[in-house]
Amino acid sequence: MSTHGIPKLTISSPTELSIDRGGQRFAIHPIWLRERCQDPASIDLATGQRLHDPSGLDLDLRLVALSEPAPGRLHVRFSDGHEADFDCGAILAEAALAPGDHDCPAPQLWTSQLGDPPRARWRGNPGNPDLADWTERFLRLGFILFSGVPPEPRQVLKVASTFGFTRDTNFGAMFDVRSTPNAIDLAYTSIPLDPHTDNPYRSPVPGVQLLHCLVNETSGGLSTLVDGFAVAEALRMRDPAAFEILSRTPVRFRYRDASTELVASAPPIELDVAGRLRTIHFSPRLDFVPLLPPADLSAYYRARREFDRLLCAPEFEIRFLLARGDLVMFDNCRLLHGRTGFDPARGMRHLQGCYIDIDGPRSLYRVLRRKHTAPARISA
Ligand SMILES: O=C(O)CCC(=O)C(=O)O
Repeated sequence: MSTHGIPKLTISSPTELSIDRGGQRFAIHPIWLRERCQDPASIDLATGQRLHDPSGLDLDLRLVALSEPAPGRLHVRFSDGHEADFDCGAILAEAALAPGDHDCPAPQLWTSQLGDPPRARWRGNPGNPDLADWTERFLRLGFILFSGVPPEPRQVLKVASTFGFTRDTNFGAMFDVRSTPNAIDLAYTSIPLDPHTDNPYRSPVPGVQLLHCLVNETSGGLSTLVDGFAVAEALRMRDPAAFEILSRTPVRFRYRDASTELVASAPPIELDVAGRLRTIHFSPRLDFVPLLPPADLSAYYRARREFDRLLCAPEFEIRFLLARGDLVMFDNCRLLHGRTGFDPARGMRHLQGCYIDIDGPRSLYRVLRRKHTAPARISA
């Protein structure tokens, strides 16, 4: 979401449209505006897609006339002869986005002080208010914990399809998480799992993971979640050198079984163009840093240890029992998950999981929000 406050449009001269944003005023570039023309000569009205190649626009394009024909509307004549009407609200909404913004709620970073994770009651046929509430909670906290999902096989796919399209992998559309002999992944054993992101060896990494509990009658086997963005920001503040190393050292992750071999490289802390956190890639079971000179590796290993120490610290972790009928859906690019160990001889524990892309909940959030956009005005 915006880091610039609420922007304001001003017709600053007969041939200049200005924006006030974050205490800064500057003229809007004529090509930026021309690219956003919404008239039938500029875009296909059915799809909203542009009908011309904006790279061909006159690089010296100017505004030659500006007026406000109705509240919240802007009429512009360009020096290439084109004329168009604009919705000021749409211009302002776009101007409010910082580079790399998703136009979704900003992450609300959390630590163990979040306490008992907030729960939502699952409804099989949710209405728009439920969906809006769930997607907003999910996007802010990076997870949502449902209770009341029928504890029946494949229900996880039904919940997933409410938010997006299932992402099939070599584990199938859905996978069973339970202790099995000859497990093809440590998740399918009963050992404790430290905080990790799933499938860092895939490109792209699955954006969202869902885990649904069918049975949990054993002792132990508690679920853990850590907000990787909160930990990375703590590292950035407490140990900037470690943060810097982890954000620029690509690490190789690998998965191999009889029929699959997946390899992907990414820095443990991936940043976007604005230097904000984009994705955490962290799995102590699977990471292999390339061979670098010893001094660089020593610095990297120190940085990784510090990051790992914070990721495992009680200060950042929430821990809860995923009971029969509970389902947790979390952002696999931001949160790390794990579990405490359990003894399969003392009772069954069976979860079913699947992945979707993060696009799904983000798209749902934006579509539901469309109906509530307020009109905007130009200031004098
Ligand atoms: O058993 C669990 O609670 C988590 C398993 C896991 O880490 C996974 O399926 O990715």
